[in-house]
Amino acid sequence: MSLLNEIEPLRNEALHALTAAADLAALDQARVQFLGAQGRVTGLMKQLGSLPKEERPAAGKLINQAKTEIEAVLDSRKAALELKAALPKEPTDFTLPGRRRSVGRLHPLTQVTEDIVRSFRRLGFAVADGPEVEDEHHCFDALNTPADHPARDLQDTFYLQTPARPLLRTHTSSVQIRVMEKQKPPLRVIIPGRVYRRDNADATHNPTFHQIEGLCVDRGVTVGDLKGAVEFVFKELLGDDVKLRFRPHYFSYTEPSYEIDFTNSLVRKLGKQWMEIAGCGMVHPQVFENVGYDPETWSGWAFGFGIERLAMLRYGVNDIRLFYENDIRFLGQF
Ligand code: 2NL
Repeated sequence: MSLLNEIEPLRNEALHALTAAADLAALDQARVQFLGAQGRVTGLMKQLGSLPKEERPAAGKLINQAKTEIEAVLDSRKAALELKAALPKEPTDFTLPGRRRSVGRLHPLTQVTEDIVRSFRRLGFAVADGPEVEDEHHCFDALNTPADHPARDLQDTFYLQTPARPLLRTHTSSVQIRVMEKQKPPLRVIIPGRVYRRDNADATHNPTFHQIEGLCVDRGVTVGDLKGAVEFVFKELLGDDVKLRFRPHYFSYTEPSYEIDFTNSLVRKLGKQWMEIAGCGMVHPQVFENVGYDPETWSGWAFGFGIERLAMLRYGVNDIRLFYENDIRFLGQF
């Protein structure tokens, strides 16, 4: 049989083998068989030399056409088999429910803090922060706390056992002192943060808790401004039916000083008339002297309250220690 007559049957055979290949391995076998270096199409090419010279161009052209065709079928068959290999073996049931990812959320204390911060921001307050390891100057002296005040006692305050006698801040007022030392009045800042006191942990106490304190200094600031601002923020936090009561009190850093009680339907449901929620007052002239503000020019109000206490009221939590245990069953509820 002449070479020319072999081309067409070999082409048909090759196309059939490629189309019949059931997987990529079978397809590659067919490729080697026909197009490989020792393959049968290549073999035809090698035989061209045995043809009479004038028949070679036409025969060569025919073999090349067949080869091109075989290569095209190989490529498309390969793409189809690769796609088939990538598909799942089992059919997919699109009616099955999706897998839910559990999404993290903010700690309840962070949520309460962010709400308080948002309210004060609306009144033009900026947020500041400062060190938790403090010195007696910023934590007590500058705040007009007498040298023999019980709050400074080893029983109440954590001191570090180093010569400079640093301590863990017992309130964030120390940061307000730092802000005033650095910044000229007028100013409005709030400081949320962690504070430390030597208490044994029980349902309502923990040696570390969180506080938010605020300070507003300007010319001609009055107790009326203090009441207005505090009322605005607590109405935002606890609802419009909240009522506040300012009871005279004593703090070394404010004069006059007040404790703030509040009441609403929730408090009355707990069988109480009023609940203490915060302390506040007009900044003591001595505190202004201590940071280099002229008390004849500047006046201001300050307040402070515990974040845990507010969070416990808001969410009905009856044990402060739950906030620190990081039990997902508790945290997942907020
Ligand atoms: C509370 C409530 C309070 C302040 C904190 C303050 C800060 C500066 C000057 C004046 Cl720098 N006052 N903070 C004022 C009143 C109350 O905290 O129950 N404290 C024991």
